[in-house]
Amino acid sequence: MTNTYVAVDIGASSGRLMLGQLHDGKLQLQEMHRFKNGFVKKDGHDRWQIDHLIEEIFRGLEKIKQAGYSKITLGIDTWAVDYVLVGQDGKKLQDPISYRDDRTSNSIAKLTSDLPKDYIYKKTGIQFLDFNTLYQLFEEDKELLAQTSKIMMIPDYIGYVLTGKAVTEVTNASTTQMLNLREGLFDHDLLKKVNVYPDQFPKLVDAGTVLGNLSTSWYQKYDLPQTEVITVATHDTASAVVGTPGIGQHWAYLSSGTWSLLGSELNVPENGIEAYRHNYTNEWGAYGTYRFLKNIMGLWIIQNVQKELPQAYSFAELVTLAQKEKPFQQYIDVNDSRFTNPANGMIKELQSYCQETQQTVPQTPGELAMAVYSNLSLYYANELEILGDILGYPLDSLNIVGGGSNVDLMNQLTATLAQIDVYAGPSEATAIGNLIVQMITQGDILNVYLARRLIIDSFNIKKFTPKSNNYSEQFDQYKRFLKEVKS
Ligand code: LRH
Repeated sequence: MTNTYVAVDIGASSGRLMLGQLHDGKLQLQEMHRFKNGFVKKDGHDRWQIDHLIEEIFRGLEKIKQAGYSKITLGIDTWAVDYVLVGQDGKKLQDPISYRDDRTSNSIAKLTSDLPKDYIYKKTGIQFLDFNTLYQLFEEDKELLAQTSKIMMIPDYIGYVLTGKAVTEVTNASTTQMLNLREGLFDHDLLKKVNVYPDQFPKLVDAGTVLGNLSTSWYQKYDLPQTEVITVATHDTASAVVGTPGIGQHWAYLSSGTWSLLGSELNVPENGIEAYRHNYTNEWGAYGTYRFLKNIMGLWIIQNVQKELPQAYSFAELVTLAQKEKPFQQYIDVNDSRFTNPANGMIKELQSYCQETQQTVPQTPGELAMAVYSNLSLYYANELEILGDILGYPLDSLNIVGGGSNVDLMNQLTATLAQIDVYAGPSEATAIGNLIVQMITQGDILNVYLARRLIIDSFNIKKFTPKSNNYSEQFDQYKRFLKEVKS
């Protein structure tokens, strides 16, 4: 009998329970449950509704039981950097604050006024994003922090609620910007800086560690399959990289969801001066790898445009409308922090940006969508060049995974702009990576290399080859534009 694996994969805008099994040398997936996620304003901050997310996990598990699966293993991955403060009584002290809350908008400058940035980068190899856990803890309510028995990252907290066992899994912990690259442990200087004691974090574990069985009390409340929880690569991006087919010799990846994470898998971290200058990160990957990557604003922009449009359009409809427009009618630095959580909405922010930079202002849904898609593609192509420059060798393919891999328009534009082969899919790479780490832990797959072969055999991966470069002029203009606005 084949084993049954379930991935709980929760991103900033949605969550899902995906069931995976090996059949005839292929990985078969079934989506068992899907739900929305998002933050809400409560007590002055944008907060995640963590109890609701856990409730949805149980709802999904009940569906799985009803579908006839009585015994499963389960892995949990979510977005990074956010955490739950847990008190002496083992209960959360408050709903976790979202990384998009504006409490940290000035924190990098404050914290680094007496702790130099390059010193922090040398220690951690992690990019400077104002929402890193380091800065969130710096801004944390000091009284709450003093009452905190344990600080748990979001997926670790969910695992703890499910099993009663608390750990800190390293792929996600690395995004705190508080792990010391050389020592492989939390850095005491950095912890001290934010008034946190090392033992406030549960013990560090690697991806692929068994956490434990679901607490018996949950079986009294819900009709659940017999469940063992495995700590997978709990950072969704780390799972996505495991779930990337890795086609090409020097392949790059783009995990394209709410965020676009573009980078390369390394065996040794790259935290030299060029990586620092370009704010590249060395997040820890599964099995001793490093995710050398750049955060790009991603589909968040189009997700917000879609929400704000007076008429309801699906993403597929927006792509169809975009395709009727010409690309590159305006250049936008999609990574400008003004697009992180714009107070007056995304459409207004995009339009003001174009007005301020004296460019064509996108108005219709199609124009707005094309402005976003073509500028994301420009940004990706530019970063691929930078990535190759830092690493010292050109990348020869880009593997795009996640929901964004379904957008053929962007896949083709990126292939042509970067003059590189693009392989698109699978769109469920994160859940797949989550399942793969479980399967390796249980001995059903030997290693990640073979897992990637399995992905190529099991899923439809589309290839986009570069068209003759009729966009090279626009690409050059864009690069000049970026230099100007960033200076
Ligand atoms: C993507 C992601 C990304 C982080 C951000 C907070 O979901 O985990 O890797 O930088 O969310």
